Amino acid sequence: MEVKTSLLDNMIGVGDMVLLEPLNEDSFIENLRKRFDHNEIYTYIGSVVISMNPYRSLSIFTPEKVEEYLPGLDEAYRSLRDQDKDQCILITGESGAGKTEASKLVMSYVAAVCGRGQEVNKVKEQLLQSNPVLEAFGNAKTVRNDNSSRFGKYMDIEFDFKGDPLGGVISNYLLEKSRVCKQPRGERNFHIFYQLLSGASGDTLTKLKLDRDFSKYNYLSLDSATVNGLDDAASFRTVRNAMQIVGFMEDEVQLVLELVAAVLKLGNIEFKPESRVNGFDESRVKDKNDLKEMCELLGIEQSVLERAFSYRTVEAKMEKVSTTLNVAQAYYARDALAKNLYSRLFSWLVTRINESIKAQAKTRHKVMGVLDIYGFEIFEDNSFEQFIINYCNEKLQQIFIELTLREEQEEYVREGIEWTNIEYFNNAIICDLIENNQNGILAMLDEECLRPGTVTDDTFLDKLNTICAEHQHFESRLSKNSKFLTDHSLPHSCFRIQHYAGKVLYRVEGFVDKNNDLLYRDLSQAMYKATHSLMRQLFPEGNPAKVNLKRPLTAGFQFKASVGGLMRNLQTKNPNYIRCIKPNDKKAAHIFTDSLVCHQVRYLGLMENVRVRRAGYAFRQPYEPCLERYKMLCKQTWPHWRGPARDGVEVLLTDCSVPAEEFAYGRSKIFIRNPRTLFTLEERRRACLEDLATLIQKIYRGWK
Ligand code: AOV
Ligand code: MG
Repeated sequence: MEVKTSLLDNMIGVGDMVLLEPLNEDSFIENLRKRFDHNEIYTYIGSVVISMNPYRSLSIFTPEKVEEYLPGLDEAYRSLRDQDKDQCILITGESGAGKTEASKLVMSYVAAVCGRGQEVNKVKEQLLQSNPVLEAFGNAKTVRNDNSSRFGKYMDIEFDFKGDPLGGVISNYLLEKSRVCKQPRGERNFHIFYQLLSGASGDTLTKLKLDRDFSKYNYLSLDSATVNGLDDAASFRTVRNAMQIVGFMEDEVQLVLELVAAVLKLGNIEFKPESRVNGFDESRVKDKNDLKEMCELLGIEQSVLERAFSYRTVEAKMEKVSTTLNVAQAYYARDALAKNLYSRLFSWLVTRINESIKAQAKTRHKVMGVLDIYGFEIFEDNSFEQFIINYCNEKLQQIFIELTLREEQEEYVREGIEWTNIEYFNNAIICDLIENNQNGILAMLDEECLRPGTVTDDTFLDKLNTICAEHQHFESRLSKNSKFLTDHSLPHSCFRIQHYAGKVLYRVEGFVDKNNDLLYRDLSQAMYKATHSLMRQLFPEGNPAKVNLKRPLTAGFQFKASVGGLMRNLQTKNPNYIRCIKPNDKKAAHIFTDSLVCHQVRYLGLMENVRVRRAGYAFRQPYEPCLERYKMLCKQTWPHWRGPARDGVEVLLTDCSVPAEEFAYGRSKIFIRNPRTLFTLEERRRACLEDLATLIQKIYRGWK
């Protein structure tokens, strides 16, 4: 038997890295490669799943088979059902590593294993079909990934006592809205624009005043308008169908598409200068046709919007002053409007989907959270968006480190279990560098954005550099530990951060502006006045009755707060990890680039993970509840154990013939090495309960 396994291991590698002999980086990577070559894309580190992106569809992806290939998921689901513990699945990895595909697999798995019946099936179908809708509006082709998520997504799936899904709640995190107006070379705008133009019927397009030709629209980049392997027209039908299943009414779909069309029209509005006597150039709309059509789509009075592109009202000390916009300012206002229109539409979609998928019954028992965010990314040009995305990834890595490396090891020490400390890199210092309330980069950006006087991206950069040089304690974080890298090779107007996953050079251009996220009040008021029925919800601040002179919160501040909330939420749940790895950067099947995989294995801390895991225990529980739950399995502990719970647990486990090397006694908890041991106990308990029920029934009948 043993010989057979090792022969097989030689060919396709071992399924659980914990069993790998000898264990070193080379053998670890070799093992991943062997498995990848044999289409075995999942490998375990205990219950942590490593998933290699195969870049082609493998026949294993039928939901029924998922269980077989993803036992980690099975474990999470069982714990949720049997152990009464909320679970979360944290999917991490860099851009293109396969997170979104994995998250959909998790959902298919849930759909496959839990109950049937009309109501349950409807819930499942709606949960699954929320994906194509959100992907159409929130994903885009980037140079790293043809279907890159440009927003963060967290979904709670709610279950009843039987373990059947009741519904779900989705939270979305900061959409990369700058993409609406401009896309880097080789990238596209959000999928929905291309899908609509390619897939809608001629009739629909006429109603939306659109032309099928991408090249007619300023906001659509042309150098990569079509993507190999993506059929935009077919996707449009999928999205329409999905919207229907999720519960969108026909007229709601129409409202959504009108907004998409309005964004395209908005992008085509151009401006020209008109000289005035006093020498200032005032902006005027060049060709009014697009303006007119956009206003028709949204039900806006054309003159109101036109005026908002030439003048802006500044409110100061109870006084309203009208100032003129020059051409550059008019373009700025136009783009700000487009970005806000689109990103608010996106948030509205999430809210609307939530209305449909929220659990109807109030018998919620447990939840399983699935987190799929935008992966760590380094582009040629990195701006505020990459900074935010990479910060989010740092936070997730931090959870992994805190829970699987730090907390785990500390608990062994606390519980007095023999332990040899395993070293690892803790990225807490990078998180602090970004989010520290006093002098983290985000706080300084906010401070700069709020400062009176002339604020530019360069004054913000100066501030970072000055603080870095002046403040002693700041310096210890920023310079001595060298996560904020300043050296003479830095190009102009840039700063560089040593992230957990690599060095990234950020260009400060646009930081202040994107953080301020300013929309002139004249524009929000114009939108609020529109007759299109979504506009009031999307632009509540445009309500003229609302006089709010307070500055809106900055984008960075809001993001930090929402990510903080997410992290606190995740920490209340039992985490399960899927660590996605990208085998090559060509988006190609069959290619396994050692150096690239090695880099990811290192920064993900996977070697440290195996080492902690090898020495550690998968499951732990305080003695009392453990005894309470399983005492019926042993004559000596049933119905009551008199004496310390710890001794009771010992008697119980010995009686159940659990091998001694399978557990260790901590000060307050029992530690069990393999989760399978626990499942065996659970199954015996269930059988016991059934016997008991039968017995009670017999007695009851006897009485009658
Ligand atoms: P990501 O979510 O991790 O990147 P995706 O899940 O979108 O990455 O995967 C990128 C592409 O790789 C997909 O579009 C598929 O073509 C392929 N792929 C990934 N996983 C699988 C799989 N299990 N089987 C087959 N093909 C797969 V990003 O959202 O950019 O961070 O931001
Ligand atoms: Mg993704």
